[in-house]
Parts: sequence; C-alpha cells; structure tokens
Amino acid sequence: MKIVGVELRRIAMPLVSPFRTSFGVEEIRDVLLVRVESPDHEGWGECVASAEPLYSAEYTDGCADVLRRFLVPAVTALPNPEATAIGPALAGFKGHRMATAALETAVLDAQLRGLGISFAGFLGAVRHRVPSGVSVGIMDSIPQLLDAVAGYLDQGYLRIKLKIEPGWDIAPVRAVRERFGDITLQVDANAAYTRRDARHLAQLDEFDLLLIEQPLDEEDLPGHALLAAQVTTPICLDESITSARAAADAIELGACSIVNIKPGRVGGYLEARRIHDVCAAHGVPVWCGGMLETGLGRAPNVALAALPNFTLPGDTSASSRYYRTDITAPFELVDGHLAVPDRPGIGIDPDPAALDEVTVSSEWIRR
Ligand code: OSB
Ligand code: MG
Repeated sequence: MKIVGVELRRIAMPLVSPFRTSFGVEEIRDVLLVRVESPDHEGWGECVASAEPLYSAEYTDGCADVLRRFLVPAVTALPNPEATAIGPALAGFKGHRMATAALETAVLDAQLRGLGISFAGFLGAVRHRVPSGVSVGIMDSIPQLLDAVAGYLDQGYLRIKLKIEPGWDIAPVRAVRERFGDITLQVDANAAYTRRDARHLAQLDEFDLLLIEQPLDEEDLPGHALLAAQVTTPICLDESITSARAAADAIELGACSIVNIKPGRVGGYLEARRIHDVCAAHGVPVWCGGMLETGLGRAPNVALAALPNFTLPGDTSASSRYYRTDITAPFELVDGHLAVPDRPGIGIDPDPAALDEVTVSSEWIRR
C-alpha cells in the first residue's frame, strides 16, 4: 500500500451527560482522529486519549505531537506501510500506545478497504452481533444512580458496570443489587484503592459481582495478586494490561482471572488480538472495554468483541449512550446487542457534515 499523506483532525464531542470516574469528570471529549490517505482509499483511526493524562499517561495534545513528530514520519517513510509493519517500525519509540493504535488502525482500515476485507473477517470474528453492557459513572446520589441504571436496563443493556471509589462503593452496589435483583453486575475502580483496602473490598463479595476491575494502581500487579487471595470476587485488569506480555505476566502472577481489552491502551488491534490469544490459551475470559468512542472507534471495537474468547458483555454501548449526534450512522441496541460491521475495513464512514460540525482543527502531513 502507498500512503499519500495523513490528516490529524481534532473534534469536540459533547457527551449526553457528564461521565464521572475516580480520576475525573469528562463532559466534552477532545478526540484526535487519524486519517490515512492511500491513492485509492482512506482509513480512519480514533485516538482514545483524553484531554488530560488522568486515565493513563497519554493525552490528546501529546498524542498529536508524537504522531506529527515521530510516528507518522516513520510510517510514511516505509517502502510498504502495511499494518503488520507498523509495530516493528515504531518499536523503538517507547510508550505512546494510544497514538500508535490510532495510526495503525487507520493504516489497517485503508489496507482492508483495498482488499475488500472487514475488520471482523481479518481479526477472526465468530459472531454477527455482540452483547452490550454499559458503564455507569459515579453520581451525586443513590436515587440518581438507580434512575440511571433503570433507564439502561429498560433499553435492554445486558450487564451494568458501576464506577466506584472510596466513599462510593458498598452502598451504591448494595442499592443496585437490592433494587434490580439478579442482573449481571460488575464494578470498576480505575485504580482508586490500595493494598490496605483489601478487607474493605471484600465487603463487595456478598453482592455476587461478575468482577472487580482495576482496584489498585496500574503498576501494582503483585498487589492485585495479594488482593485476589483475599476476596472471592474475580479480579479483572484494565490499566495494567498494556501488552500481551503484561497479560501473560499478570495471569502467571495470579493478579487477574479476567482481562478487559482496549485496543487503544495496548497499541492497536494486532496486539489486542495477541492478548485475546494469550488469555484464551490460559482459560482467561476477556471482554472489550471502551473509551467513550465515536462511531469510528466503536466499529472496530465491535468487530474485535466478536472474537471467540470475548465471552463477557463489553462496554460497547449504543451511540446514544454517549452522543446526541455521532459522526457516523449510530450503533443501535437490538435485543441488548450491537451488530458487527461487515463491510470492508472498519465498515463505517464519517458523515461529512456531522464531522465538519464538530471539527476544531485539522492538519495535513504530506508523505
Ligand atoms: O476504565 O473502562 C474504563 C471510560 C473512559 C476511561 C476509562 C474507562 C471508561 C469507561 C467507559 O468505563 C466505557 C465506555 O462506555 O466506553
Ligand atoms: Mg476500566
């Protein structure tokens, strides 16, 4: 494949409601889109970083900078810039996985469009639709939380994930369990606890949760292993799993028994698939996380979520859970599921008018 140039486009996407986690509140997503142009096709990649480095070290301006200065020039200089060549070509640049993922996804999209192959087909999907869960932010009060959860259950979401932090954990989980009975329920702490909180977190055991996601610091794999021995709720890791090697290490240490896979966090779909395979080989189930993506980022996530070891519902919610107007045709919930795109590449295109409406800036990097 040839690359003519790469566009870095910034868009501002107001969320339908503020999304609060233990690390901050997000109201307007500051999204960087990468568009790769080949002579015959274009390819899109959505960078999942936020405006501030609170979930991980990456942030939108930093991603734009590293792409512009290092990643894009290294890729456009390749004689044959195909997706499988990107990882090796960028291996010398440490970190910056979200930026790398956006570029690799855009190249893979352009490449697969040229070949007439969908992401689902390329990745090895085995399902035409995937079950959807929803991630529910920290609220001001328990009645407000119960209203939000009731609304999502009415829409058909198949599992509920509650964001927790110290001071917002046992009581909201108990309230949701008591009010809604036997629903599939899990929690996500985004690293808000420490090893000293083990006995506190064990109070969640009585609520029969599917999992607790990333209770401790991203770097504390041994702490997660210690915690896993003190609670009965399965530990799932998100932030800690930055590569297939990290997944193998975490599993070997006993730090987790379930893995959340986010392609942006791990440097792209090729590494995401390797994590899927490592986990499958160890009998560790995986599910597809989310980063409040637009339709452009959601489409390839839904394809990934259709791989065989994605046996738990993902944070792959319908477009309406995030945005009043998405930049693509909206993903809709049907019987609690999203349809896996089956057209070439990511299988969806931005609506030019909708995209222009939210565009803040654009720069073109010629090869
Ligand atoms: O930890 O999974 C997370 C959103 C932004 C940053 C981190 C996380 C999340 C979510 C939302 O939980 C998942 C989604 O619906 O996209
Ligand atoms: Mg998480």
